[in-house]
Amino acid sequence: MSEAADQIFATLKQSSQSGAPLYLQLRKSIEDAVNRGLIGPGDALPSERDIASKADISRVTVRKAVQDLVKGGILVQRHGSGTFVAPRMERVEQSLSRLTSFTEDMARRGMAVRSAWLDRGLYAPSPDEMMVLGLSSNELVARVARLRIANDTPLAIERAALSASVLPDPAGIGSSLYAALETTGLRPVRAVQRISAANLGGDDARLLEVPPGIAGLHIERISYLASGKVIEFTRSIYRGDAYDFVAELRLSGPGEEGRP
Ligand code: 16G
Repeated sequence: MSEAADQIFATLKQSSQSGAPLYLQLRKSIEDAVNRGLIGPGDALPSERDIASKADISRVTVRKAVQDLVKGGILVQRHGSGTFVAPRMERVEQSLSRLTSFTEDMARRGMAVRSAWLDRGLYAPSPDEMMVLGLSSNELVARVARLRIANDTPLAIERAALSASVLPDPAGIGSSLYAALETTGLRPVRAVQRISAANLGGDDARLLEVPPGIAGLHIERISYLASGKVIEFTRSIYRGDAYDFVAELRLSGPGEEGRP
């Protein structure tokens, strides 16, 4: 059995006098071991059976403690490979004054970017898409939905919709939507972004590898060409524990009051 496990059980024995329910004692021991750095981000936790036999408690008790820590985001469970200490999140600070792409934002920070495709194709547009993109019911919408991953950590789910006349082959965009739009001279030059709080539903939480119900950010971006035509309508879910959006505010000059 690993050194880390021995350390967890050492703290468990020390605290076992406290009279608190066993699963709470075990939960605290594991939490302390993580906080003290005895087990670090990405380290595997010993199996439920190993913990139960070493600490002389039932597997049901171990499972309850572990489930609590998974819910709290301290541990993560990966099907088939076990339970691990959750990766420590480096918060990403994102300016709200520049119209950049995810690929550019992460590259600027020296992070390795990749995406997992969730959907790409041409569809009949939804009423929202028709309204925002100015499509009629006999036109098609191109949808590009991706899980955006930086340094192996999933940060956001982005679902972009564009007119099929702008993006006739959504599967052909490569790794960057904005780079693809740039090649056809259709990269947006202006965008309006609406950010609101959202608790992550089960499916989104699973993709983002966070406990369901945890805080996230719902972001809607509508981007425009210089002509004023809407080019992109993207709805995204960002991890609340990973992103800080930062806006610079200025006192408006004389005669500018109330200007957007
Ligand atoms: C950003 C945009 C998203 C855009 C994407 C293009 C936000 C909230 N969203 O993530 O609207 O589609 O960049 O990224 O900022 P790409 O060029 O790397 O595909």
